[in-house]
Amino acid sequence: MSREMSPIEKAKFVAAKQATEHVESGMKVGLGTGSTAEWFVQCLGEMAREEGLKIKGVPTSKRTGLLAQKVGIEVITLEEAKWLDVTIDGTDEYDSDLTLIKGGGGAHLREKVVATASERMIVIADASKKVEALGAFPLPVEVIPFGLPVTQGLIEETLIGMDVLGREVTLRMKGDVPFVTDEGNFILDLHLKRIANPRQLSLVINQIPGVVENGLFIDICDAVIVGHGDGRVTTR
Ligand code: ABF
Repeated sequence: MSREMSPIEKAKFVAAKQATEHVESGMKVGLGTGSTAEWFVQCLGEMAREEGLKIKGVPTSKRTGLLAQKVGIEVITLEEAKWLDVTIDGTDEYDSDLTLIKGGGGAHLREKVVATASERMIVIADASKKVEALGAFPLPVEVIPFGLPVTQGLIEETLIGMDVLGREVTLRMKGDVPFVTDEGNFILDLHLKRIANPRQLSLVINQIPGVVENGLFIDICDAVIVGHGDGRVTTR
């Protein structure tokens, strides 16, 4: 990790490194998804090799699971863990209430389940993720493939009555095919620009048949560790 890092990479790294302060041997730890969370997993691997850290990790995606195994962290299932001491994960946006938009990496369903099954959930992020109001980042919504056009239409109809600035809904693609989540579902991205009432929106969206889970994390995050390009770290 000694190579010259760009300011954004350094910000992610220092936040991830600081988060390891919350981890000790014997813990069951939720391992997040995304580039910042991957730095955290790398740091844990280094601690396992150099300090004998012994934790059990529950990954929030297949990708994170493979990385954890590669760096020498014991990986268990959430079923085996039952409850976690702490989950460390990234985010796409966070506001002053520590409400999050997650799912840019397509993993928000498992991330939300793992975070909710944890004593504490700590987000690691570069400073660009802080927003005054959520919504500039498109809100990911995981939906089942069955009846996708109907589900999309119901979401679009529901948005008409919601206090948001944008209402475009797009199917997330990977190249020229739909992106498929670890659960075999699709993702619709809601380009809302500004969400006035995240709590209400989350409840309404999740009631729509065919919707599995949305990327709003409300009353889940306990703290945000913010990394800065000059190497500083602040905690919210
Ligand atoms: C993951 O972290 C996703 O929910 C979110 O999209 C991503 C943020 O990615 P990065 O850390 O690469 O900015 O938890």
